[in-house]
Amino acid sequence: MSTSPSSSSAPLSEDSELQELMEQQRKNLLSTLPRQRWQGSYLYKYNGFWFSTMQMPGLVEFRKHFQARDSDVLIITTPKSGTTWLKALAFALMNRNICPINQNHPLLNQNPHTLVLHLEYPNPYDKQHPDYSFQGSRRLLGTHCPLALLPESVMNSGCKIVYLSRNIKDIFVSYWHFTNKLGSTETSFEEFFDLFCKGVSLSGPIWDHVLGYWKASLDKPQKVLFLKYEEMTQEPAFNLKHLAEFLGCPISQEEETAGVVDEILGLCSFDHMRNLEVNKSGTMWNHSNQVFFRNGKVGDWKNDLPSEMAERLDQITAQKFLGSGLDL
Ligand code: PAP
Repeated sequence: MSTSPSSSSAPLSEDSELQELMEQQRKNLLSTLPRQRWQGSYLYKYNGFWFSTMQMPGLVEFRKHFQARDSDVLIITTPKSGTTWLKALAFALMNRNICPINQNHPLLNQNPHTLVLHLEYPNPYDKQHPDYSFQGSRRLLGTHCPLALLPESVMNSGCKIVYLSRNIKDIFVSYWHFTNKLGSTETSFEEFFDLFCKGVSLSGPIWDHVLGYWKASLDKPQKVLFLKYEEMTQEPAFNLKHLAEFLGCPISQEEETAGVVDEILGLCSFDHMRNLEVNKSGTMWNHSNQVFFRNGKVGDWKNDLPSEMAERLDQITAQKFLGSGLDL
């Protein structure tokens, strides 16, 4: 340890010592957790849920240091259920007065994940802990954190949660393609499916993740809005207006007549976003932004999932959701 904090080189040395210490703490924690080989690395079982090597340090920091504010909005999802889309919609909606939908809109040259930060992905080794004080008066943030692992301040404050769910078979297929695009060829389709069914997937078991927020949305409908990807696709205008009301920034009749709803939906539509230069050539979290846009179709699982696998997933889903009133 440094004994001369006043010397000019001290801050650098302390910084690297701190990083070493955090790295050691991370290794110590990881070495105590059950793990499963995944995509050339591991998924770790932490408090009943599975997280990647990349997620773990940020997740631990988030749970320790994040203080929710009453005005915060959290976009919460399991991976591949439409996070990118919901981040874009919420960003455009909440900022429509300061960022009108025109050729200068931030979503035209930045990926939604750049504009709406993911709470467990800032690099916690950059400094003592991630800076969760960023952004303006109303923070819009994203996470894949399960309800049971959220920092206490989230449920105890007035902050709002918007949860987006999706058909489990479509999530699985999207997740498989995503993993392949990231370059993993280690696990076969069958093995990947088997692990998914056992709950071993990013932020899984997916059923526990979804059920946690589903129940919270029934208990506290003013706090947790539970959306479905399929319903958003079928009735986008209705759902956007509903989201605006939930967030306390309703779309007025005047705005609707002026075309605000259509403008936001058009800006955030799959085809529009996928074809933006930033989403064709930009990068995020060490991979291309292209990986967030595949085909955005409902029911696409039919093209990849043999019927017996589809039936197995349906059975698990039916059993897990039994009596909850939830159908995905
Ligand atoms: P992430 O968890 O890695 O951020 P996420 O955005 O949740 O991924 O999910 C990606 C899925 O949303 C992809 O689905 P697919 O594989 O079945 O095609 C992606 O195509 C879809 N998606 C991305 N952007 C949009 C959008 N603007 N509208 C509708 N769907 C979208």
